[in-house]
Amino acid sequence: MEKTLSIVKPDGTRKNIIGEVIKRFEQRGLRITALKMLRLSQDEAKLFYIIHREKPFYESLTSFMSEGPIVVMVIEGEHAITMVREIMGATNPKEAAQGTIRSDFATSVEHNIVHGSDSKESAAYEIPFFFSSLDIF
Ligand code: IDP
Ligand code: MG
Repeated sequence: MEKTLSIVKPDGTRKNIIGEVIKRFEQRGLRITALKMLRLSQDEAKLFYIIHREKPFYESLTSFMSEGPIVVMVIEGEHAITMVREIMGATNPKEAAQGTIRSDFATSVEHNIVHGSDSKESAAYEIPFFFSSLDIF
C-alpha cells in the first residue's frame, strides 16, 4: 500500500467540488485516511512548494494557493501516487485526458483544482507537512 497527499485547491473549494474530487478517488478504490480543511498563508504555501522556488510562477502560484480554504488529504492504495496523478490529469487542463478532474474543471495551468504528490519522495515531504502520524488512519 502506498500513501500520497492530495489537495483540493482554493479554486476547487470555491467551485463547490470537494465531494466530486473525493468521489473520483474513492470510486477508483483509493481510501482517504486523513482529511482536513485549512487556509495557508503565502509563506506556508511557499514552503509547501519550495521545490518550485526558482520558477517564474512561484509568486503567483503561492498567492493563489493562499487565497482561500483548501482541503488536504492522505490517500492510500496500491500505486496511489500514480493513480491519483492519473485521475487528476495533466497539469495543463488543455493537455489533460478526457474524464480527468483537470480536464473537467480546471480553468488554467495554474488554477487546476487539485494537487497530488508526484513521487514517493514528494509524498514523504508533503504528508508530514500537514499531518502527524497520529492523524492518519
Ligand atoms: P503538478 O501539480 O501537476 O505536479 P507542477 O509542475 O508540480 O504540476 O506545478 C505545481 C503547480 O504550479 C501546478 O499544479 C499549477 O497550479 C502551477 N503551475 C505549474 N506550471 C505553471 C505555469 O507554467 N504557470 C502557472 N502556474 C503553473
Ligand atoms: Mg507537482
